[in-house]
Amino acid sequence: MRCIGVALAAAALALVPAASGTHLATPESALYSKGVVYVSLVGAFGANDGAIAKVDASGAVTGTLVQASETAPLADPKGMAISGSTLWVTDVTVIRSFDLGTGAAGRVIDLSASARFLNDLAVDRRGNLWASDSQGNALYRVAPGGAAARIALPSRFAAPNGLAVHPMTGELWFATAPGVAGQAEVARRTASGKYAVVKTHRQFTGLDGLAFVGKVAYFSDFQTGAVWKLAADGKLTKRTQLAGSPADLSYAPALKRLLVPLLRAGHFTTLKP
Ligand SMILES: [Ca+2]
Ligand SMILES: [Ca+2]
Repeated sequence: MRCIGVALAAAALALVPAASGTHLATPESALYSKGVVYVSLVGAFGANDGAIAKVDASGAVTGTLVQASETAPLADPKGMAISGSTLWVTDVTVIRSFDLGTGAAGRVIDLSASARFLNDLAVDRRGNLWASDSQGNALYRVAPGGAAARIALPSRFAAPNGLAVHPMTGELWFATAPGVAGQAEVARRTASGKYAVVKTHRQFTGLDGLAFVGKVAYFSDFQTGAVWKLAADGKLTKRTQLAGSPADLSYAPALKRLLVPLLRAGHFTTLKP
């Protein structure tokens, strides 16, 4: 049995990139849970053609958890977060929930009165959902009961994108993507609601996904293709350079790999942290 376990583990590690054999329609985010990689597919921007694909640990697309329809809208799903048996997904100006087992649609957190371009999503230790609004330059905090608060960011933190909760401090970290006109940064929001720059660099242009592996942060640059590694002591190294616009990466502890969706390439790849 031990040999089989080792063989399966090796296959899982080697074959996930084989998802490139199947075209995924504009994958923004990939998130692993209990043997399944969930991939949010934007499809065409602005069209009600979004989906959440299911990919197994060997890289094969095994099915579709959610597919947009007239009665079950899902326009441009992006950031995802899992809480219990619920998958939460941002969708332009709303946040939708789906049952991880059945794909059945659940709650809709409607932020359309003020939100413009919801991007990433994270859950903090208290069960609050946090969403970034890249065009509204704000964060949204949604309490477990559904009450939502818009939190405007200081002006230097333009275009918030990737979100992740620090595993030790519980602070919300975020990556910004102002593009060539501004300075992209990784920043954090303290427990008292203050903001601090964690790291900036002249080569940061459009930071997107942000994930922790222990105390080490990894983040992608959608514009340049770089995936950066930021050690706990502040040392920054470029982990790799990818074609196809790496978007909302995440870490799958069971696979010991970062999952990196390549939005413009139509697949995702994996990286050893
Ligand atoms: Ca779409
Ligand atoms: Ca993103």
